[in-house]
Amino acid sequence: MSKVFDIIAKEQARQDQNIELIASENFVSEDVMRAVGSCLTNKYAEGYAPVRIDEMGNRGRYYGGTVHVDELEEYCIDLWRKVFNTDYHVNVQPHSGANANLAAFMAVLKPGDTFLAMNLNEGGHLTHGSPVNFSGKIFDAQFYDVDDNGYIDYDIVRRKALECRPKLILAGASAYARTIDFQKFYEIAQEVDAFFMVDMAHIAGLVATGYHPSPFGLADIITTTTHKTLRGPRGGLIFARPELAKKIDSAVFPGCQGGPLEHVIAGKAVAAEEALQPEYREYIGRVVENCKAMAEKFIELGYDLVTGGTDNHLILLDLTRLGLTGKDVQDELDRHHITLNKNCVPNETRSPMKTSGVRIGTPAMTTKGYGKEDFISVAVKIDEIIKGMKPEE
Ligand code: DSN
Repeated sequence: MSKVFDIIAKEQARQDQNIELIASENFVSEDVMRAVGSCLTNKYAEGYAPVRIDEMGNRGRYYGGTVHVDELEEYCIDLWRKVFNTDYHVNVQPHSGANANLAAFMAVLKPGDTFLAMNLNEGGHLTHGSPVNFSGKIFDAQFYDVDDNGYIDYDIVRRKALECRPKLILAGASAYARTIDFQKFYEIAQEVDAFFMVDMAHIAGLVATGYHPSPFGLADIITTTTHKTLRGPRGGLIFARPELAKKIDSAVFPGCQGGPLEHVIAGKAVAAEEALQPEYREYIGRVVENCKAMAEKFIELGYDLVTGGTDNHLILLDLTRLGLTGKDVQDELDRHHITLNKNCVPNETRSPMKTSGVRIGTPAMTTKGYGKEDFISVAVKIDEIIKGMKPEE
């Protein structure tokens, strides 16, 4: 037997044993796993299903034998429209959130164009203009900071937009614990005549179930991953106003990708079927409730939380006052089988490899059946472990 299966067995044991608190991770159902591990991995299908050739201007597929994957992609598209109750155009082919963002930028921006996004250190994302990423190398990325309490300040966003006159304004974050006001972003984008894009990767499950306001109807383009709160396979999706459909589709293929991963698209379709069930809404309700319970416990234990709490599925602990680095806390918790990730905090003074914070999320352990009391016990355990640590010299 291949050595790979030994490694998989060890990883399975780790996932079974550890308390998984990485805010962007989750556990998929057996059906999602089965779809992703299916014969669809054998199929090439560059292009798009011929069904909408006239309407979309697409030229169909570049390979024969695509009749079943054509049906699959169209089915997947339909399901995601239902999940978000939208008539936006949907592209289910992006291999990841990063690819979805790359294609979205390529659809409406030219190299050198300016866009405005949240600073990575303050909760933004690598693909939102970091100088080490394509988004910061190809485009002129400008950033808005959060206010002194860690909240997005819409006056700061507006001032920055009036100053830099971006062609696109991007809302969305990977470490922001509060509700994002998409209506305010939309109004700012209108005022400066910019495209309005939302990367809802972290909160997509909350948007789908009404636990976070929806950007549909406001944003021109919406990207997401499918493996975070949406609890599907690793991958991306793009939604766009119908008039941008052709630009989005050609930016994904042939612009940024070759053959779509049909086995992953099958997993995305299964995840969408699951997200349409009433149990999924109940699950997201528990994710949010569990997160609030954990945040309250951390506050009671004397911790500093960026923004002082949470509205969603994640908490950002600021360790500055304790003199501990995010990396040391992450490593120490790892030794106790608690998995989370180091994270920059607003006004960060340490490097991204060390950081002064940790990010904690409830989606994965809620999937495993944890309730409020379990998360409170985990907060107490984390506190005991942290109390046994020495501050950085
Ligand atoms: N790196 C992911 C996260 O952890 O938020 C986003 O891509």
